[in-house]
Amino acid sequence: MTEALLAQAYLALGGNVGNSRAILDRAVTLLCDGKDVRLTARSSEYLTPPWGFKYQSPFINLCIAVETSLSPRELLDHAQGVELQLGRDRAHEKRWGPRTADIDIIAYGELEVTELGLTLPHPRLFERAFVLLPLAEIAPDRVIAGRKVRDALADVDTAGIERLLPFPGM
Ligand code: A4P
Ligand code: MG
Repeated sequence: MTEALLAQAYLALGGNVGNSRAILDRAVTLLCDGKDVRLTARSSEYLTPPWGFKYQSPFINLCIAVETSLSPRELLDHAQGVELQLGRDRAHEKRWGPRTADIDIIAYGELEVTELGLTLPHPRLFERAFVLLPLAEIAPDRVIAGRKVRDALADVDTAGIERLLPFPGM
């Protein structure tokens, strides 16, 4: 990677089908290949009540910070490739319903993008305690779309969210 071309991005990961902690751990490993995407910070994992569609199992959520030489679109393609590898089946999903691994790009540098299939920063970030809580752990002072992450967190309901202890050895 050429240092000068690196961008900093934040990604949110979630899942509620299968062994979500193991699946998301694998997702981080596959995402951060150390070549085009380098992991710089990783939050704890959180057990979170389902948002959007309530009648489903709780989710595991976490956020990571990366440095990447990929463009936003390449990073999205890479993330969707990892989702597929981990068994995500978009054809049979309901919106905001159960999924093995969902990877959203929350922010990419200071870029603002509104394209078909890619919006940055993520448009629903400020509604989602399951993203803001892990994000505030690794980037409390980061300003996204004009708001500091820790201030945005103070404005959402975090009831029912539980921070999980790391597995031994992680
Ligand atoms: N897309 C556009 N912008 C982005 C971006 N910044 N990052 C497009 C990632 N994808 C982006 O995504 C649909 C399309 O959004 C993608 O094809 C991509 O081109 P999707 O993953 O199928 O998501 P969705 O269901 O349409 O909507 P959304 O708002 O991304 O929802 P989620 O996060 O995927 O919803 N409750 C808890 N507690 N924890 C969760 O993790 N997740 C969901 C799933 C619902 N409830 C949850 C959780
Ligand atoms: Mg998504």
